[in-house]
Amino acid sequence: MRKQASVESTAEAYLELLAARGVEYFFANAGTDFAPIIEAYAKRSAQGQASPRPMTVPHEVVAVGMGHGYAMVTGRAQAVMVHVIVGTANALAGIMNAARANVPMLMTAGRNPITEAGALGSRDRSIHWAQESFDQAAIVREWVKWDYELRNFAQLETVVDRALAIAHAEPQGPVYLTLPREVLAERQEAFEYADPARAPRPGPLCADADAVAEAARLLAAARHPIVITKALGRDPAAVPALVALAEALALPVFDQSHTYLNFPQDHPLHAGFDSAPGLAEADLILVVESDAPWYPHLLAPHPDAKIIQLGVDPLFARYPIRGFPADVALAGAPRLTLTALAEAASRLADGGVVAERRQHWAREHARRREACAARARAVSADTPIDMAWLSRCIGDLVDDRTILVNEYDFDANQAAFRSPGSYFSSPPSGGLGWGLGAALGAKLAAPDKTVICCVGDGAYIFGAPTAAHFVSRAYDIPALFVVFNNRMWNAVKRAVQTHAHDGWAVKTGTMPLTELDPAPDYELICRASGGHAERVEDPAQLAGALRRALAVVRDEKRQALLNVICKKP
Ligand SMILES: Cc1ncc(C[n+]2csc(CCOP(=O)(O)OP(=O)(O)O)c2C)c(N)n1
Repeated sequence: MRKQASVESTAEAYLELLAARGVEYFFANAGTDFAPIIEAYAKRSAQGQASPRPMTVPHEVVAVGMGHGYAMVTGRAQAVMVHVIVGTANALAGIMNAARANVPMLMTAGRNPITEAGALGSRDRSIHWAQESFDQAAIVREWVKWDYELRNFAQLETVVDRALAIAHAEPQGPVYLTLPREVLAERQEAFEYADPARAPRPGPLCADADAVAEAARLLAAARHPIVITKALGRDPAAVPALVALAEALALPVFDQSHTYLNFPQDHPLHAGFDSAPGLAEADLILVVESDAPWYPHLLAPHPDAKIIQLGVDPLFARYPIRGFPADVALAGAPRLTLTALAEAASRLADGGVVAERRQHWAREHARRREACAARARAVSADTPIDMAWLSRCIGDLVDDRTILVNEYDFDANQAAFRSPGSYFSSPPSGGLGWGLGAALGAKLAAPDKTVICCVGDGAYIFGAPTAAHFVSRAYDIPALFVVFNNRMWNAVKRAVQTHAHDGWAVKTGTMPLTELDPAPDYELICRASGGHAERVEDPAQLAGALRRALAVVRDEKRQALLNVICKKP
């Protein structure tokens, strides 16, 4: 069907089209390049025409985090717009995160006016000379699936539809569109477009039947098969498919540096968050959506172990180096491939062997869960607060109506996430500053859920907290932020300990460049934007403080923050 809209400018046609394509939000950090967009928003709002909801996000790291958080919950790309080259630079780590997490995003930026005079939108500010670069998209090109500059009105529909289709095609990821001011400002009268869009949207693929049969044969023949996964839960529908396969063959599932809920943690076949214990005796490893299932420098599987890699792109073709071998590689949508594999393998499996294995891993599961609980109990009265106890107290509050966004320090061993889409952790690229924005985006995407955002004190600072708390208040997006405050960058310290375990830094106990002392009163940053915030030092007060903060978030619909003073490792 063709649709006609009366518009005043290309910018207005762009907003009309985004709304028609189901883009709900426009996370923006504006500059002079936005003038035609702002003008178009004002006109459409005065006339009650639909547009993606505009949000002023006063730091790019939060804007791109919000786009990420929204898409990781809904699967739908939103528009993020930043100011020319400089805004793009500030957003870059977030774009890398979206790329490595395979999260779709319509990343856009203004483009400095091209003409020095003569066109509507020509240069009229001093920055308009210095803010042009030879190739603006080069800043992000390695990290996006596609980039383009909107050169004229006639192409608008093709360009936007192509951008959205490519972002959503697997492997998903961000695309980058630049919007020159003259083009946006051009006067128009009418805009005609197809509704719904007719750009190709390729559906999910299933791996080839012969390859599935070969993988099923290997799986059924193995005595000690294990699964290692990291990001299967990006597609929530894939989680039950893995459960079905694991149950059919009694496969233990190891989450290794997991970024999503991949397998219910209370399932007897959930084998924890470290693949190392399973690796030594495994004779078959099914690697599912995992870029780094083990670290060969530290530990490797037996050379004779068979390896199957399964995922949207088991090659991880965008990684320069990744040498993990595979006897069979199954490319395609994991939910389809896992289902096919479960069907094929369960026909071949030896019932007695499977039953014995099931018992073994169920015992192992119970033992490990109890060991984790005992560890939390043992430190429950420690002051400063131990992160295991803090994680346990948060874990005890998690239910099927909760989403937890974790950027450092929450220990998933101390919780029992069950539902797909309930847990999200830092993208593989680890660009810090993702968590606060991602939590806000997740809450926008799932307004009926309680969002808890756990961050290290380092991650909190990287997340541009003043901007994040501003957005939470300005747009009524309540979330609970918990700062795991150990007054240091422990991840950096740990890296020194692993790198030189008996070196100078360890022996002398000096670790320059890792301390965050004296720590700011983080609770004041949240209070400055009208949030409820407490500093918690006494472990006995933790449960009460969490309850109070959650009541504020749920009942008053206001943000809350707990600055929890934790043990230094
Ligand atoms: C943009 C960016 N800069 C630097 C780093 C390196 N880095 C990784 S972890 C980390 C410290 C995180 O600190 P915090 O959130 O307090 O957690 P902790 O390490 O104390 O557990 C740093 C600086 C990074 N990943 N991303």
